[in-house]
Amino acid sequence: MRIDVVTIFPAYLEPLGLSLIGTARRAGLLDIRVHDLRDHTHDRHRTVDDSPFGGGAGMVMKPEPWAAALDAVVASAPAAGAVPHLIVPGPGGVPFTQALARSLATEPWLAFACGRYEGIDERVYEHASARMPVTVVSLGDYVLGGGEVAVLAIVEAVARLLPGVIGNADSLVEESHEDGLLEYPVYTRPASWVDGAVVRDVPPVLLSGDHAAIAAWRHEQRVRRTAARRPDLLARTATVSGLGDLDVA
Ligand code: 6GU
Repeated sequence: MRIDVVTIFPAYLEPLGLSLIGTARRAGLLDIRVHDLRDHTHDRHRTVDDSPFGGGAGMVMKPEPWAAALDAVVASAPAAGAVPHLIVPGPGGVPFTQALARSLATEPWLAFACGRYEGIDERVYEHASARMPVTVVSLGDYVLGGGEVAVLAIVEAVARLLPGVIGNADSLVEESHEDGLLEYPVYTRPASWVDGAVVRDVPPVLLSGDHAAIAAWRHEQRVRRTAARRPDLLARTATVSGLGDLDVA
C-alpha cells in the first residue's frame, strides 16, 4: 500500500518509522511518503493560513498551497490515471471504526491531508473531490489540535490489517471491535503473584486445561466487560444477531 501524508509538521509523523509500521516499510509492504505543505508556498514567510472571511476566532488554512500539494501527490501516481483516496482527519468527519479500517485496508493508495488551526478552506475539498475520492474521518467526539495524531492512529489501524504485516493472523480474529464484543482479560506467569501484601491469582479455570470451560469463561468475561464499559456495543450486537436480551447478570 502507498500512503502520502501532507502536513506542516513532518516530524510529527516520525513514529511511522517505528515498530510494526517501520518493519512493514522496510519489508516493502508499505510505501509511506510525508510531504511538507510549506514546500508549496511561494512567499518569504511560507504562509499557510489567514483570517476567516465572515469573522470568528482563529485562522483558516489557505487554499493555494493545499491545491498545489494535493496536485503534486496526484502527479506522482504510480500508473497513469491512478488517484489516492484522500482522507481528511477532522472532528466533523464520519466515525473511524474497525469496519472503516478494514475498508481502507483494501485500497492501494491512501493520502492524508492534515489540517491545523480552525480548518482548511472549504474550496480545497471541492478541488480535491473533482480529482479523487475524499472522506473526512473523525477519531471520536473530542477535538485534537490537528490531523497528525489521527493519521498515526488511522495508519496503524489500517497497516496491521494488511497481509504480511502481522506475523500471527490469529491475533486479528478475537479482538475488540472485530465481532462487537470487547476482549477478555489476559494473564501470564506467575500464576500466583505476590504483589506486596496481596496475593493475586490467575483465574483457576485458565490453569484447568479444560478448553471448553476456558472458552465459556472468556465469552462471559467479554459480555460482562462490554455491558460495563460499552453497553452501546452490546445493544447493537444483540440486535444484529437477533438475540434480543443477552444475559449479562
Ligand atoms: Cl480525526 N482530527 C482532529 N483534528 N480532531 C479530531 C479528530 C480528528 N477526531 C476527533 N477529534
